[in-house]
Amino acid sequence: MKKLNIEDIEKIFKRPLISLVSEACSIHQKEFPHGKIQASSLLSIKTGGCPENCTYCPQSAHYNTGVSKSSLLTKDEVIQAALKAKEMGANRFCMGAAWREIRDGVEFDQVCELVSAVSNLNLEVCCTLGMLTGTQARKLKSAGLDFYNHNIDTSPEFYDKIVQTRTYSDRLETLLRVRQANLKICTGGILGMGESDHDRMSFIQQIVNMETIPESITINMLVRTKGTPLENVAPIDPLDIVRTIATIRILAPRSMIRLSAGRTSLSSEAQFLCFISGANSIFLGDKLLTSPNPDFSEDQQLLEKCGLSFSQVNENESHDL
Ligand code: SAM
Ligand code: DTB
Ligand code: SF4
Repeated sequence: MKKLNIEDIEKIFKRPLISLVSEACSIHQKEFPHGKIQASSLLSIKTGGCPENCTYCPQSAHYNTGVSKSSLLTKDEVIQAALKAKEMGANRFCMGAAWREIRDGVEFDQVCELVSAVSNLNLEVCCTLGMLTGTQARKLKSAGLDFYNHNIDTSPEFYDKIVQTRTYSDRLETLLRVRQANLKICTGGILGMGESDHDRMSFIQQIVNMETIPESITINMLVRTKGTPLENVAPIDPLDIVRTIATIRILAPRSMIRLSAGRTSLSSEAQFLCFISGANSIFLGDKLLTSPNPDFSEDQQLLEKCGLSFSQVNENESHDL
């Protein structure tokens, strides 16, 4: 597909919000007519003490955030959490680790076992473990991994104000290895870190210009965490989130768009607008990795009021892209 330049993105992103949302909504209804929201559950399998300096992150060892470092969870702990997630109605289980990259050896082998154990529960499996080699990506795939989450976080221009310990191209290269291993990709970033509209457009451009468009695009709102350099950044206007999601839906009509971290700071009305504009996937359960997420019952009520329902196991609407 033709690579889009920033002017192509701008023509869509800068449209009056009402016409932008209206077009995104029609495309969304056409591609995903059943009003389903895919739900994943997230578990931090290895928390805190991370050597990277991502300025948004509660788990970076560079900042004093009160998150304590733990070792890798056991298989039993993970299976219990996955069963609970399944009972709640999640059909994908995502395991996150506070690593810069995953090292070969005992821990990598243990993670492969965790992936197989969760996959055997008839749940889709996603991992986010930092940077990966090609061989590791292939081994995870053979262990039963379906998706790998690795975020580009923001635009290439704004990136080095946010993270200095690894580069934007490191991230793109990891995504390439994930793709070459035939894993599905979940990637995206964080809104509300002080980025400009230009950064938002440039971030969208990076995603929609990937060789194969990601199956899952994750949009996090910054969870402002005490002790991190971004703790006092001004909160984002929810309509800017809606604008970003609507633009992505128009440019990536068949991808799932995940309204991820930060939903506790969004009203029901704002979340409804995000769903109208193309978001069709959320994290379920009251905890993300370290930060809070709405209670299950709150989300059940929200979906019911919006006229939406959760997709069931094996009922994911992800398209072949
Ligand atoms: N350590 C691995 C990595 O960075 O690739 C995996 C876990 S990391 C927590 C996964 C993603 O969570 C980050 O790339 C970032 O986009 C998101 N994230 C981290 N802290 C966040 C925060 N405070 N608010 C919103 N999103 C956040
Ligand atoms: C993603 O894009 N969002 C999730 C998941 N991928 C791993 C992580 C959000 C983390 C929010 C901060 C926390 O809970 O520590
Ligand atoms: Fe570490 Fe990931 Fe947090 Fe960055 S986002 S500090 S790599 S856990």
